[in-house]
Amino acid sequence: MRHSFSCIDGHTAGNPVRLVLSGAPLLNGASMAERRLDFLERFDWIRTGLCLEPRGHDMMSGGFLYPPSGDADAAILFIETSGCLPMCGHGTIGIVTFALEAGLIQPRVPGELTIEVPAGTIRITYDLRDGRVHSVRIRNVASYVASRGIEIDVPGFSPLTIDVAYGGNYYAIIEPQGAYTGLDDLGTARIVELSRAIRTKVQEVYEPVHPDDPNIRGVTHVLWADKPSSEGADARNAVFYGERAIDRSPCGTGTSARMAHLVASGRLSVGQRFVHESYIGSRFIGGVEARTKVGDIAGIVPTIEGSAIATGLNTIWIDRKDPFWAGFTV
Ligand code: PYC
Repeated sequence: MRHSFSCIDGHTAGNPVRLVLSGAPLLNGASMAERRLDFLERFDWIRTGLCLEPRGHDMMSGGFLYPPSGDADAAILFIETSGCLPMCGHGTIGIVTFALEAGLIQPRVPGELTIEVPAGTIRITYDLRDGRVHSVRIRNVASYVASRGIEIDVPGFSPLTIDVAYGGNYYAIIEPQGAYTGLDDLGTARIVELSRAIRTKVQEVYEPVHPDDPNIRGVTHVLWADKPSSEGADARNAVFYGERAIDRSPCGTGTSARMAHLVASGRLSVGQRFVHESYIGSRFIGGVEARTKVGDIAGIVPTIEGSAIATGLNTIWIDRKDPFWAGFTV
């Protein structure tokens, strides 16, 4: 049996976004949070088939548009090599851009959208001129620092002190210290190898659980913080996800987590801009709109702004006769 998925492929600040236009399964659940769990239980082969090799690659991510469960304009289910994220910033920027350019979402108020994602409701403002979306700004879910000063020992590297912050996913944040003197001193292969080891170590000693949704839990991403590499930027990062991916974009949820982290330590304030560079030098403009609470923990309302480019249409077949129909990892 051959399943067919038509997609708009593209990228946000260099990181892939695959908006799947057809083939979305009907999902059970009263909210996108519940539908995400249903998708993972019954249809995860669609994610692995579309994101892993041979139809995808280490960085592949994207999503489906769904009707919202409440009053939002649309809902998104994210797919990615590591699973279905509660929230994805670069994915949202890409999906909103491609959907608006293709006329798939009809905003009730021009320039504004409300989108339901598994992690909550996000608000979008965008700049659409001459049929092209030039920028998308996300008012993201509330972000906060979940834990500080976790000490882990990384054999062959050094002991590290790590903080964990949430921006739609949980991030282990590593600031320069000891053997970590900056991204360029480490290099890509070492960042990937160390990130995997660090994530495992952190997961062994600490599991954050979201105060409002116990299904959002555990450190899934690692954010290496560094100084900026070009004029006008405030900082640079490398965000590790999946098994081998370094985000090519500055990572929307990672930027949100990092801004919560900086605010909590008095290094960023409400109303301030935070220009974040990715590993490849692309940029998001972050902002701190307000202080808020997550459960009873102090947090922030972050914003992230960026742009995306569609690179083409793609019809992908998942054929049960293919020995690699559900994708593979090596
Ligand atoms: O932009 O939030 C993001 C993201 C998560 C994983 C990769 N990118």
